[in-house]
Amino acid sequence: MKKIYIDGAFYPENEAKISVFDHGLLYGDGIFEGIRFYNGRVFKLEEHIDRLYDSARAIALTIPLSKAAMTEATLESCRQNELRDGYIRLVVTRGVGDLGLNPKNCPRATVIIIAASIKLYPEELYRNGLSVVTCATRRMTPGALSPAIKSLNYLNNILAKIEAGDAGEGLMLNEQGYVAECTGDNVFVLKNGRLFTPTISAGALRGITRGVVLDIAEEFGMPVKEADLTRYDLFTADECFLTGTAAEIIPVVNLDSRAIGEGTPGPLTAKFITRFRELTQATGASIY
Ligand code: PXG
Repeated sequence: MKKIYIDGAFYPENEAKISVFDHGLLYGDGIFEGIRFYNGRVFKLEEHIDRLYDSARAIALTIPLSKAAMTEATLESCRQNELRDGYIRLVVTRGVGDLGLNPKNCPRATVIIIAASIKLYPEELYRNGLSVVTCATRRMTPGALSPAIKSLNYLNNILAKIEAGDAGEGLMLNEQGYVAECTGDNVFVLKNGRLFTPTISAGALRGITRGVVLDIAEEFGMPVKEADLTRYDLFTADECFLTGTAAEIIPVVNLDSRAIGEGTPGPLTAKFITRFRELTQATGASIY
């Protein structure tokens, strides 16, 4: 049975419960992180913790733990569950309040840490590549809710995911029609040996895996450009792939019924995947 951290204590999963008056549930008022650990090490833990605290600042939420204490609680969650490989979900909600949306009525944020596992796509899609369809649901605009905040408001992405259905992953555009990201992954294209990805201001989350891929490109000496991309840039790409903590790096071979490149995972994508796997196996904060 899993052991779940809630506000400083560990509970068996069937006893890990929060109040129905928690504003995370009532209003989606809160933030989260998805983190992976490999081979007894938490990959990019500091970056995830930093992004969590940035999300908190952006929604004026006080996390009742220091970054050091949150880091330790995260590592302890892995230990309590005796895991060496898996997935961690950190959730911080506005906490228990009343039936009114005013956050001032929530005296203390609720902190939840789940250490478990995640599998987003079947293994064959990593070998054969994923098909992507463009969703009619646009990525929300920064003026409404910044897509850079990893908030508990994922309806925008979930509605896009519903549209994508069984076809594969859903590509989301911003209000101007530029590519933002997929429903839970950042997008990259390779063209003539250069790597392109949408800018953060186009409506993409500042993905931790995105950052790792940009670092790998630098290591490879590959030119990189964060740019305004349209579907045309994906249709005409040599190669395309998605990145995310849960998805890792997954090749995309089709967009809206057009084959991308040769219609099979490309050689440069394979190089990124190989290097990414090396880094995930050999770096990160030690759990034990
Ligand atoms: N865009 C969005 C909207 C995301 O939610 C990413 C990009 C990739 O970011 P990272 O930092 O993970 O490289 C995400 C992250 C899930 C799940 O349950 C989704 C994410 C992370 C973990 C689990 O589908 N999305």
